[in-house]
Amino acid sequence: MAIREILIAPDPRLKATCKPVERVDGEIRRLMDDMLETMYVAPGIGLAAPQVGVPVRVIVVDVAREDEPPQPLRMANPELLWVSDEDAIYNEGCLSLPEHYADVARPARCRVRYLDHENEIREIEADGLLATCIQHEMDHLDGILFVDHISALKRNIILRKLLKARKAEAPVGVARAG
Ligand code: GNR
Ligand code: NI
Repeated sequence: MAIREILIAPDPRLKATCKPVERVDGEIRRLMDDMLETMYVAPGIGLAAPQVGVPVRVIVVDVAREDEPPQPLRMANPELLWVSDEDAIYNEGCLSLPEHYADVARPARCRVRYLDHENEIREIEADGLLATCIQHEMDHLDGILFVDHISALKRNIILRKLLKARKAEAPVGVARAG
């Protein structure tokens, strides 16, 4: 397994629509495992392939608390089969929008069909943080970030701050060491 670099917004690769995988083969399995390792180290509770610069429909999720055994989920081509009428609001964060948070309303429960790491079709029903996280990750596959669910004013404040932070870190024309 290997840790991959997580892209920070604004980045056009985070706005792209990702391609379905044809089948979950060794290469996709390796991507899933690299994504899980990258997510645990970050640390985060989910990660989508475009966040590591790979434009395919693959997500990983683990919402287990630190005092619980890990519950990694590896999903390719996830599809929402059903969402509840009732919404839930979570204060969301994103590894591609570091240190920014906002309340986002999404369906409180959902049913998802996906291919697992052995290319088997599976379905799960999710609620609570798992339902929110799966929907947040699936949004990434269509180039949607949590800031796309809040006001344009709040979104632009966050994106401008991230751009400013990047420019402070790596001024144009100045090579970075390492
Ligand atoms: O680590 C993460 N925490 C989180 C909290 C609330 C709602 C969604 C998330 S997902 C996020 C990791 C991430 O950016 N996944 O794409
Ligand atoms: Ni995210």
